[in-house]
Amino acid sequence: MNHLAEFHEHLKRSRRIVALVGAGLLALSGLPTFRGTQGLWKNFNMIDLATPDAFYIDPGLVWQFYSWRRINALKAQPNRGHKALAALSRLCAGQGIQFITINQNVDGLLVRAGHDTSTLHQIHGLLFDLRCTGFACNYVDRDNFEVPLTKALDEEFEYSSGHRKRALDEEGHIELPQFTPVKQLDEAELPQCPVCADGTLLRPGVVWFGESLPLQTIDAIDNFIEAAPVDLVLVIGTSGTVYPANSYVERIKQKGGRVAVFNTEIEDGADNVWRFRGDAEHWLPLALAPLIGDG
Ligand code: BJW
Repeated sequence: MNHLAEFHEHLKRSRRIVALVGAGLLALSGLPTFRGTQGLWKNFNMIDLATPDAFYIDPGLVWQFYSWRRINALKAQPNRGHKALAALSRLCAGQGIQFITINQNVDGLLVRAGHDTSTLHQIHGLLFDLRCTGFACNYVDRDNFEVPLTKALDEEFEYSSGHRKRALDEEGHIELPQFTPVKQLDEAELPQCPVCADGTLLRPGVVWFGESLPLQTIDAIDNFIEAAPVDLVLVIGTSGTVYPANSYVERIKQKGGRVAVFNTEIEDGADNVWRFRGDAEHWLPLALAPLIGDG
């Protein structure tokens, strides 16, 4: 039996399934990944901006970065990979197959693709939630899709319709994003908490390095994984470098679950893993077809 057919047989028998999703699923929606040359924003490395220290040192810079991300996410469309996974979530809900998606992406595209929200765990938060930075304030503004959030953030950020489509330079290297200067912004020009009267800043409702993940979400995932063995984990477009997201696959494997990886870059191995090398948007609809159909 070939690779895909063997995977299909296992998928059809699976009663408990987990999907772990990362930035690679966004690539064909034109949104950048974090690591590698596609992870640059202006002259900054994206992961250097995803920290509380970066916000503390220069909230104006970090807000411009997240404004750019919000604009790009709103312009992007869910791709066939998002739609296939969303269809799987709905099908599982209807057929009593236990299923969760652990989503590291913060763009909201899986919801827009129609994913069942009761089984979607946003472990790194969402771009469209805003939280107060005040120590004693619990203010959260959910699903805020306003653009721009303040007048100062009303910049026409350049929007790339897909990094892979970028031209090659004279030496044959992929051209990096334009290195344009970032504006210096005062705190008074940034989003502020409407509850705290003293101009306390709002921040993006995402989880930065060194911060705790939403505990209810982590508990729900732990409960799912510990309740009974998971038959199958789909590891989609993630470099697996960030804890705790990267720990779930090993935990599932240790309890006998099978692993299927969908990634453009996968190392060979002699283990029991199904490797679907290439665009997740291409492979996911094919791989999930026995359950979700070909449409
Ligand atoms: C394709 C494709 C195509 C491309 N098709 N595939 C030492 C010091 C300090 C901290 C630590 C430490 N050691 C460990 C830690 C913990 C730390 C951590 O893991 N650090 C590592 C870097 C070492 N983790 C944390 O701090 C976390 N908090 C924590 O652990 O608290 C303790 C706690 C745990 C549990 C409960 C309670 C408390 C928080 C981590 C937060 C991560 N935040 C970010 C930013 C989110 C906001 C934002 O989006 O701006 O999350 S960082 C960034 O990385 C983002 C992503 O979700 C995350 C993962 O990246 P992802 O998705 O894997 O993207 P890439 O770019 O890395 O990979 C893309 C992949 O796609 C590649 O493999 C490509 O090949 C592939 N690909 N095109 C298929 N078309």
